[in-house]
Amino acid sequence: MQPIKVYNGRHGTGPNPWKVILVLAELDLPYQIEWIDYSESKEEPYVLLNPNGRLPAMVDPNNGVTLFESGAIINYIVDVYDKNYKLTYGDDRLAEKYQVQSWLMLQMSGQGPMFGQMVWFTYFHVEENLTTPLQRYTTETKRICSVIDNALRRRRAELNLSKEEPVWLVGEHYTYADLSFVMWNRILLNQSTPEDGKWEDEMPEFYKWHESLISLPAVNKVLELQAECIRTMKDSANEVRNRQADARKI
Ligand SMILES: N[C@@H](CCC(=O)N[C@@H](CS)C(=O)NCC(=O)O)C(=O)O
Repeated sequence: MQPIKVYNGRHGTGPNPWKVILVLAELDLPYQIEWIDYSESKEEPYVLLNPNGRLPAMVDPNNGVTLFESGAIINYIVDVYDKNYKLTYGDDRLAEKYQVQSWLMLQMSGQGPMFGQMVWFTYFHVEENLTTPLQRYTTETKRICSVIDNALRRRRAELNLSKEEPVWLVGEHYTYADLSFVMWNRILLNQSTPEDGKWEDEMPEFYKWHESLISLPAVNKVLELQAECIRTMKDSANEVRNRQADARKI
Protein backbone atom coordinates (compact mmCIF):
# COMPACT_ATOMS: atom_id res chain seq x y z
CA MET A 1 0.00 0.00 0.00
CA GLN A 2 1.28 3.48 -0.87
CA PRO A 3 1.31 6.08 1.92
CA ILE A 4 -1.77 8.27 2.28
CA LYS A 5 -0.80 11.94 1.97
CA VAL A 6 -2.04 14.34 4.63
CA TYR A 7 -1.48 18.06 4.06
CA ASN A 8 -0.50 19.89 7.21
CA GLY A 9 0.33 23.56 7.89
CA ARG A 10 3.92 24.22 8.87
CA HIS A 11 4.91 23.73 11.70
CA GLY A 12 2.01 21.65 12.88
CA THR A 13 0.34 23.60 15.69
CA GLY A 14 -3.07 23.42 14.00
CA PRO A 15 -5.14 20.53 15.39
CA ASN A 16 -7.22 19.47 12.37
CA PRO A 17 -4.62 17.63 10.25
CA TRP A 18 -3.52 15.71 13.35
CA LYS A 19 -7.07 14.41 13.88
CA VAL A 20 -6.69 12.54 10.60
CA ILE A 21 -3.16 11.41 11.45
CA LEU A 22 -4.38 9.99 14.78
CA VAL A 23 -6.85 7.76 12.93
CA LEU A 24 -4.20 6.65 10.40
CA ALA A 25 -1.78 5.87 13.22
CA GLU A 26 -4.38 3.93 15.22
CA LEU A 27 -5.14 1.82 12.14
CA ASP A 28 -1.40 1.39 11.51
CA LEU A 29 -1.73 2.69 7.96
CA PRO A 30 1.23 4.20 6.09
CA TYR A 31 1.01 7.98 5.78
CA GLN A 32 3.12 10.86 4.65
CA ILE A 33 2.77 14.44 5.86
CA GLU A 34 2.94 17.07 3.10
CA TRP A 35 3.91 20.37 4.71
CA ILE A 36 2.79 23.69 3.30
CA ASP A 37 3.04 27.25 4.58
CA TYR A 38 -0.26 28.79 5.67
CA SER A 39 0.39 31.57 3.14
CA GLU A 40 0.18 28.97 0.34
CA SER A 41 -3.08 27.46 1.57
CA LYS A 42 -5.41 29.96 -0.12
CA GLU A 43 -3.85 29.65 -3.56
CA GLU A 44 -3.46 27.18 -6.36
CA PRO A 45 -2.20 24.50 -6.41
CA TYR A 46 -3.38 23.81 -2.83
CA VAL A 47 -6.98 24.98 -3.36
CA LEU A 48 -7.30 22.36 -6.08
CA LEU A 49 -7.04 19.83 -3.22
CA ASN A 50 -9.01 21.82 -0.65
CA PRO A 51 -11.24 24.49 -2.22
CA ASN A 52 -11.80 25.90 1.29
CA GLY A 53 -8.10 26.72 1.58
CA ARG A 54 -7.60 25.15 4.99
CA LEU A 55 -5.68 22.22 6.39
CA PRO A 56 -5.95 19.25 6.12
CA ALA A 57 -6.47 17.81 2.67
CA MET A 58 -5.90 14.14 1.95
CA VAL A 59 -4.76 12.33 -1.17
CA ASP A 60 -5.02 8.54 -1.22
CA PRO A 61 -2.98 7.39 -4.23
CA ASN A 62 -4.19 3.81 -3.72
CA ASN A 63 -7.74 4.71 -4.76
CA GLY A 64 -7.27 8.06 -6.51
CA VAL A 65 -9.32 9.84 -3.82
CA THR A 66 -8.72 13.48 -2.83
CA LEU A 67 -10.73 14.94 0.06
CA PHE A 68 -10.97 17.99 2.34
CA GLU A 69 -12.63 18.52 5.76
CA SER A 70 -11.12 16.35 8.48
CA GLY A 71 -14.47 14.70 9.36
CA ALA A 72 -15.04 13.56 5.76
CA ILE A 73 -11.46 12.30 5.56
CA ILE A 74 -11.88 10.31 8.79
CA ASN A 75 -15.13 8.80 7.48
CA TYR A 76 -13.36 7.74 4.29
CA ILE A 77 -10.37 6.19 6.05
CA VAL A 78 -12.57 4.24 8.46
CA ASP A 79 -15.00 3.07 5.73
CA VAL A 80 -12.26 1.92 3.40
CA TYR A 81 -9.55 0.66 5.74
CA ASP A 82 -11.04 -0.25 9.14
CA LYS A 83 -12.30 -3.65 8.06
CA ASN A 84 -12.08 -5.11 11.58
CA TYR A 85 -14.06 -2.24 13.13
CA LYS A 86 -11.25 -1.22 15.47
CA LEU A 87 -12.48 2.40 15.52
CA THR A 88 -16.16 1.93 14.67
CA TYR A 89 -18.98 -0.62 14.71
CA GLY A 90 -20.35 -2.74 11.88
CA ASP A 91 -23.87 -3.15 10.55
CA ASP A 92 -24.63 -5.67 13.28
CA ARG A 93 -24.31 -2.72 15.71
CA LEU A 94 -26.27 -0.22 13.64
CA ALA A 95 -27.20 2.09 16.54
CA GLU A 96 -23.57 2.39 17.64
CA LYS A 97 -22.30 2.72 14.06
CA TYR A 98 -24.35 5.91 13.64
CA GLN A 99 -23.95 7.19 17.20
CA VAL A 100 -20.24 7.42 16.40
CA GLN A 101 -21.26 9.71 13.53
CA SER A 102 -23.31 11.89 15.89
CA TRP A 103 -20.27 12.52 18.05
CA LEU A 104 -18.03 13.21 15.07
CA MET A 105 -20.63 15.73 13.84
CA LEU A 106 -20.61 17.40 17.26
CA GLN A 107 -16.84 17.58 17.11
CA MET A 108 -16.95 19.13 13.63
CA SER A 109 -19.83 21.54 14.17
CA GLY A 110 -19.40 22.29 17.87
CA GLN A 111 -16.01 21.63 19.40
CA GLY A 112 -13.85 22.65 16.40
CA PRO A 113 -15.61 25.94 15.58
CA MET A 114 -16.28 27.04 19.19
CA PHE A 115 -12.80 26.19 20.46
CA GLY A 116 -11.34 27.68 17.26
CA GLN A 117 -13.15 31.00 17.71
CA MET A 118 -12.13 31.09 21.37
CA VAL A 119 -8.49 30.76 20.30
CA TRP A 120 -9.00 33.36 17.55
CA PHE A 121 -10.46 35.98 19.89
CA THR A 122 -7.80 35.22 22.50
CA TYR A 123 -4.72 35.42 20.28
CA PHE A 124 -5.42 36.62 16.74
CA HIS A 125 -8.28 39.08 16.49
CA VAL A 126 -7.29 42.64 15.47
CA GLU A 127 -9.17 44.27 18.34
CA GLU A 128 -7.85 42.98 21.64
CA ASN A 129 -9.92 42.15 24.73
CA LEU A 130 -13.27 41.94 22.99
CA THR A 131 -15.09 40.50 25.95
CA THR A 132 -18.49 39.56 24.48
CA PRO A 133 -17.31 37.20 21.71
CA LEU A 134 -14.68 35.76 24.01
CA GLN A 135 -17.28 35.10 26.70
CA ARG A 136 -19.64 33.54 24.17
CA TYR A 137 -17.03 31.15 22.76
CA THR A 138 -15.58 30.32 26.16
CA THR A 139 -19.04 29.48 27.50
CA GLU A 140 -19.84 27.34 24.45
CA THR A 141 -16.49 25.56 24.73
CA LYS A 142 -17.15 24.66 28.35
CA ARG A 143 -20.73 23.67 27.55
CA ILE A 144 -19.47 21.17 24.97
CA CYS A 145 -16.99 19.76 27.48
CA SER A 146 -19.82 19.33 29.98
CA VAL A 147 -22.00 17.58 27.35
CA ILE A 148 -19.21 15.02 27.03
CA ASP A 149 -18.65 14.83 30.78
CA ASN A 150 -22.34 14.07 31.37
CA ALA A 151 -22.55 11.54 28.52
CA LEU A 152 -19.53 9.66 29.85
CA ARG A 153 -20.98 9.62 33.35
CA ARG A 154 -24.21 8.11 31.99
CA ARG A 155 -22.25 5.52 30.01
CA ARG A 156 -20.26 4.54 33.09
CA ALA A 157 -23.49 3.95 35.00
CA GLU A 158 -25.11 2.04 32.10
CA LEU A 159 -22.11 -0.25 31.71
CA ASN A 160 -21.64 -0.54 35.47
CA LEU A 161 -17.95 0.31 35.20
CA SER A 162 -15.75 0.98 38.20
CA LYS A 163 -14.22 4.45 38.62
CA GLU A 164 -10.85 3.18 37.41
CA GLU A 165 -12.05 1.66 34.15
CA PRO A 166 -12.00 3.83 31.04
CA VAL A 167 -15.33 4.77 29.49
CA TRP A 168 -15.86 5.83 25.86
CA LEU A 169 -18.47 7.83 23.99
CA VAL A 170 -20.06 4.89 22.15
CA GLY A 171 -20.21 1.19 22.96
CA GLU A 172 -17.46 -0.50 24.92
CA HIS A 173 -14.32 0.44 22.98
CA TYR A 174 -12.87 3.73 21.78
CA THR A 175 -13.77 4.87 18.29
CA TYR A 176 -12.82 7.56 15.80
CA ALA A 177 -15.35 9.77 17.63
CA ASP A 178 -13.27 9.75 20.84
CA LEU A 179 -10.09 10.31 18.83
CA SER A 180 -11.55 13.25 16.92
CA PHE A 181 -11.77 15.34 20.11
CA VAL A 182 -8.20 14.78 21.32
CA MET A 183 -6.30 17.53 19.53
CA TRP A 184 -8.60 20.43 20.42
CA ASN A 185 -9.03 19.20 24.00
CA ARG A 186 -5.30 19.10 24.34
CA ILE A 187 -5.04 22.78 23.43
CA LEU A 188 -7.82 23.61 25.87
CA LEU A 189 -6.50 21.57 28.78
CA ASN A 190 -2.95 22.81 28.28
CA GLN A 191 -4.03 26.44 28.30
CA SER A 192 -6.87 26.90 30.74
CA THR A 193 -8.77 25.72 33.76
CA PRO A 194 -12.50 26.10 34.39
CA GLU A 195 -13.24 29.38 36.13
CA ASP A 196 -13.49 28.11 39.68
CA GLY A 197 -11.50 24.93 39.85
CA LYS A 198 -9.47 22.34 38.05
CA TRP A 199 -10.64 20.25 35.13
CA GLU A 200 -10.29 17.04 37.16
CA ASP A 201 -12.61 18.46 39.85
CA GLU A 202 -15.11 20.25 37.62
CA MET A 203 -15.40 17.68 34.84
CA PRO A 204 -13.83 14.47 36.14
CA GLU A 205 -15.14 12.12 33.43
CA PHE A 206 -14.11 14.50 30.66
CA TYR A 207 -10.65 14.87 32.19
CA LYS A 208 -10.09 11.12 32.75
CA TRP A 209 -11.35 10.35 29.23
CA HIS A 210 -8.83 12.77 27.73
CA GLU A 211 -6.03 11.30 29.87
CA SER A 212 -6.96 7.77 28.72
CA LEU A 213 -6.92 8.88 25.09
CA ILE A 214 -3.53 10.59 25.21
CA SER A 215 -2.05 7.49 26.88
CA LEU A 216 -2.94 5.23 23.94
CA PRO A 217 0.40 4.20 22.36
CA ALA A 218 -0.45 5.34 18.81
CA VAL A 219 -1.87 8.65 20.08
CA ASN A 220 1.17 9.20 22.24
CA LYS A 221 3.47 8.60 19.26
CA VAL A 222 1.58 11.14 17.13
CA LEU A 223 1.70 13.72 19.93
CA GLU A 224 5.47 13.22 20.17
CA LEU A 225 5.78 13.66 16.42
CA GLN A 226 3.78 16.89 16.61
CA ALA A 227 5.97 18.20 19.44
CA GLU A 228 9.07 17.36 17.39
CA CYS A 229 7.68 19.21 14.34
CA ILE A 230 6.86 22.27 16.45
CA ARG A 231 10.37 22.19 17.94
CA THR A 232 12.23 21.85 14.69
CA MET A 233 10.26 23.56 11.92
CA LYS A 234 9.58 27.11 10.79
CA ASP A 235 6.35 28.51 12.28
CA SER A 236 4.28 29.72 9.34
CA ALA A 237 1.26 30.51 11.58
CA ASN A 238 3.45 33.25 13.06
CA GLU A 239 3.00 35.17 9.82
CA VAL A 240 -0.72 35.42 10.56
CA ARG A 241 -0.04 36.44 14.15
CA ASN A 242 2.43 39.14 13.02
CA ARG A 243 -0.05 40.50 10.49
CA GLN A 244 -2.62 40.83 13.27
CA ALA A 245 -0.09 42.46 15.59
CA ASP A 246 0.77 45.03 12.86
CA ALA A 247 -2.92 45.73 12.26
CA ARG A 248 -3.40 46.33 15.99
CA LYS A 249 -0.76 49.07 15.89
CA ILE A 250 -2.52 51.00 13.10
N1 LIG B 1 -13.48 22.19 9.39
C1 LIG B 1 -12.14 22.14 8.89
C2 LIG B 1 -11.29 23.16 9.62
C3 LIG B 1 -9.94 23.30 8.99
C4 LIG B 1 -9.09 24.40 9.63
O1 LIG B 1 -9.60 25.45 10.10
N2 LIG B 1 -7.77 24.20 9.63
C5 LIG B 1 -6.84 25.17 10.16
C6 LIG B 1 -5.56 24.44 10.61
S1 LIG B 1 -5.87 23.38 11.95
C7 LIG B 1 -6.43 26.15 9.08
O2 LIG B 1 -6.26 25.75 7.93
N3 LIG B 1 -6.22 27.42 9.45
C8 LIG B 1 -5.76 28.42 8.56
C9 LIG B 1 -6.83 29.42 8.20
O3 LIG B 1 -7.85 29.47 8.89
O4 LIG B 1 -6.63 30.13 7.23
C10 LIG B 1 -11.59 20.71 9.08
O5 LIG B 1 -11.91 20.12 10.10
O6 LIG B 1 -10.86 20.22 8.20
